[in-house]
Amino acid sequence: MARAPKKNYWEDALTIEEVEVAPPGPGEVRVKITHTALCHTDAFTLSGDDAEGKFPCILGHEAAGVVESIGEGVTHVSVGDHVIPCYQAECFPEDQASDHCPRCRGYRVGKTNLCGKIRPFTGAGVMKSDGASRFTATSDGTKLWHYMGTSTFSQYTVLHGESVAKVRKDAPLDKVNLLGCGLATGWGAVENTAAVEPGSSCAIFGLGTVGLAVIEACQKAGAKRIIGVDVDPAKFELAAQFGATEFINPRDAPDTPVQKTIVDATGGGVDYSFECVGSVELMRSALECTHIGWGQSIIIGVAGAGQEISTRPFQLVTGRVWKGTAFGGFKSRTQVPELVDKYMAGEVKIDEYITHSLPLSQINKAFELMHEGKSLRCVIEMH
Ligand code: NAD
Ligand code: DAO
Ligand code: ZN
Repeated sequence: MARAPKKNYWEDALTIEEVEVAPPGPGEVRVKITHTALCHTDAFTLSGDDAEGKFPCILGHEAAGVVESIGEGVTHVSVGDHVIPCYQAECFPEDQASDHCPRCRGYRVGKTNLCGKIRPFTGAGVMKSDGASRFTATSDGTKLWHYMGTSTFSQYTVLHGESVAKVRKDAPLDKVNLLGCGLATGWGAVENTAAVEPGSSCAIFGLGTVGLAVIEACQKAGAKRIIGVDVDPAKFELAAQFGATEFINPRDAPDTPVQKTIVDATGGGVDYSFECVGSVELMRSALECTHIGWGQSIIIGVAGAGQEISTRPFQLVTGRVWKGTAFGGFKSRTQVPELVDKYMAGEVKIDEYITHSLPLSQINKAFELMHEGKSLRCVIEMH
């Protein structure tokens, strides 16, 4: 449980407390979480930099589990089904047919994956059916806000049906939990948002889990040059294993903007760049290292509340494109099961991103490892 924000999020990050998890209301699903990983976004919210962060809450959004009970009207999953919670929800076909929210118009035709049906409620940390939380701290009766519509750092959680992707039962839950965020995001940024084509040159800023997933997908897309950029050279060897062809540590040339280094090294700039850190300065570098006329830069990293990006408008007037992506543009409930199939067919990596596995009792150790840059993904065994 995150009782309050912590600037030094890794110091005794969470309290482990008994929580009462109410039964699912109409349209809701109660899930026994078997495994959850930590993502940098959990740390970001805990640090207090997330404008939407509400406390006290239960964090966690990259997980897998088993349906324990369903609320009235739920038909797309049954008790015992294996599922992945999706922070980016996806409404049902009948909802879209009725134009239930202003986003349906673009959602139906594939212009966005940002379903709006339950977004106001997941943002507010409550459930849509009654505007209330399903979590109560046993010790003092405090109501706890839901987080990202998922709250997977709990042995049981209640989700909107729209946030529940049913997956095949032979898929290992201790692995496919990673499809709830980081890997789907990195792969989708390349396949859906940028649509990288064979022979391209790509620069990836930040070689954590998201950056490595971008590299994996760039290689799969047939990119010829894949340039990894990180201030931690310890990341380069692993990035090479994922498909990076060359590396830049901006600290090796502190007086030269990294975008100039990349433009010079590539004869004018890369075709695609991806910012996977959450730094507004790097977002500028990532845009400006792309080629005049056609370069595209994709923002994936989440910057702190109130921060702004800037560049000279000339950069855009001359044809560079600045884009962003949430959950890699994937529609969650329908496409996460397809990603599971790809993993089961050996087409994508997951195991290689899991550097640590710890019991729930050591979740704070996992925050420390993330802070120290020692882990990619640490999977928490919840029972
Ligand atoms: P991570 O902390 O594992 O990786 C970040 C990497 O960036 C590290 O290797 C670090 O050494 C490197 N780095 C830090 N400062 C740098 C700098 N100035 N220059 C170059 N490299 C630098 O994080 P992650 O889990 O891979 O997540 C990356 C970002 O993506 C986070 O901001 C996270 O919140 C965001 N994210 C976004 C989405 C989305 O849907 N858009 C989804 C998941 C995560
Ligand atoms: O639908 O209005 C909306 C916005 C949804 C929020 C998407 C957040 C994407 C970046 C954070 C993801 C990290 C897990
Ligand atoms: Zn995440």
